[in-house]
Amino acid sequence: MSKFDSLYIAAKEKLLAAKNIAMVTHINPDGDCTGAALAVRKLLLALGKDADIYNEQGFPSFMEFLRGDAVFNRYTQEDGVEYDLTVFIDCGNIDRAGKVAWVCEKSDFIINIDHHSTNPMFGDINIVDSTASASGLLIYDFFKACGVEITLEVANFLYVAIMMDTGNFSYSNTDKRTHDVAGDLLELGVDPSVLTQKILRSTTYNKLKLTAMAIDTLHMYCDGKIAVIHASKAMYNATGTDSSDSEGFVGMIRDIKDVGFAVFLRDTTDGKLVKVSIRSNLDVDVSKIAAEYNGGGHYSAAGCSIEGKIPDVEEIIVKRLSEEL
Ligand SMILES: [Mn+2]
Repeated sequence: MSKFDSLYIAAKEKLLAAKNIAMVTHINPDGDCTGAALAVRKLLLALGKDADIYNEQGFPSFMEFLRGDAVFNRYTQEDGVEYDLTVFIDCGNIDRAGKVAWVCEKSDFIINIDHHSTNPMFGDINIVDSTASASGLLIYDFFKACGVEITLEVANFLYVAIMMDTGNFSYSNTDKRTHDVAGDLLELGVDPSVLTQKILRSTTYNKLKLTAMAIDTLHMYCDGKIAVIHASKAMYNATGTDSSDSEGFVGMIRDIKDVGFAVFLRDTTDGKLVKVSIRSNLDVDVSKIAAEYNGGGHYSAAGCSIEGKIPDVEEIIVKRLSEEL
């Protein structure tokens, strides 16, 4: 039983009554939003429904082995497309959908399933639980509330969702509920060593080159309490990589001894817009700081985008974080 059971049932009724359903996941798709969306698609199929799934970047390559026949559309708006229901998954706000946020305007009803504390409850049904370590946990509850069997395939989707949002069960959001659900998924046949190997212990030569270049940009501020690295468009180009290859970079510098705040800056626009990822080892709610720049996230992990060039954005964010030390 989940405290959201009545909302899950209401969501299920709406889905059953809907003709055209869309599903949206966030920009720079991670394991959580993608695994959760793959699972919800299977839930819909079990209910005799289907959905058009949208993501600005399409399906993330690191999860290709789990994709099956799911299609993630990158389309910008098409004429005549209307949905009577859209399910937003793992999106702390509508803008997190990026270029596919238009789906929202073409939709009569929104179901918002998320676990970000800064979520403004933009849906008609809001299943937002900031105590959940991953959206994948909420989808697990969704299956249970609907009485739909969790197959091994779905269990793998949900395990990856949870594994990726908890840093392989190591971040401070990892709690009993996380392990309880993971335990159930193992009982269904999930093999953690295989999933860890395929997702976390796999890299490419190009990504390693990008990693080396990014580490080379490390700047330490405030007596080593703030660590910053970046990746520029030139660096992505030189190594034949894209921004998905720098997922998790901020974690490398978060692990430096005595670091309170770790910041990763990425610019794929050549000097127009910098995406800022912040991780905190301190008792400071960085989602609130990110929200000051129209971003959001979680207590210890948040992000935002700031217009400008990397050195300018670096100065802005370091100055702001230094006020919290
Ligand atoms: Mn998430």
